[in-house]
Amino acid sequence: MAHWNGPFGDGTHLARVAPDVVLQQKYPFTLPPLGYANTAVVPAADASTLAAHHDKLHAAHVTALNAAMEKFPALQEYSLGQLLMGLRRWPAEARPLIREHGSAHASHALYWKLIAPGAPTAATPSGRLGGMLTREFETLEKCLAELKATALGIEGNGWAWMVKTATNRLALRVMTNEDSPLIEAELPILGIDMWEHAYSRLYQTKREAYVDAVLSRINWDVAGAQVE
Ligand code: MN3
Repeated sequence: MAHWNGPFGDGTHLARVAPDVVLQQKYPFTLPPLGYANTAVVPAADASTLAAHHDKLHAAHVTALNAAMEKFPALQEYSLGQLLMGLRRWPAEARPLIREHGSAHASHALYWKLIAPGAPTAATPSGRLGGMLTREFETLEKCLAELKATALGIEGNGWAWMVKTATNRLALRVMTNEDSPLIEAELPILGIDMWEHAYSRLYQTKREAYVDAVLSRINWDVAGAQVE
């Protein structure tokens, strides 16, 4: 992956995707287990939300992505990261399938890790991400406030993302539907799923309470690993 030449330049700023092992997956793609108890990430998600969102919905995207790859055997040699970063290269009929199901697979896999139970030391970003965050937002509080506003500003289905841009800066993005930042050649660091299925079981229409819950649970070691 590190030396893969994508259609967006040499991909140098995307080279460090190693911590995100799901991006290394190739066909046949598999659903990573949550790796924690289904009650371990309350209030971001409870057992019934995880059963629907991870066990059924995320699994369905993996199944659909595999079905798409069966139709395009020439694409089976590429990793998930390559499929998303190279989206503009693929046959027109394959593109929307990779865009939706490949993005959803990658994004959800990271999301489950971002809300994963973390060490007590992971309450704030440290290392490289900590420095980038200070440079861009001054404080964690300001960063989280902007990220929250970005999430709440989403109309319809989409995700709020903190990404690393091509110039190695942090930026906040709204990605519609399931679109991964990788299709825009930006590295996903922290994503909040703002589809209704992510919050309605716990919060009905109280999106702000859901965003607060997710942000209160972010495992900064996972987010930080995306840029180390
Ligand atoms: Mn979702």
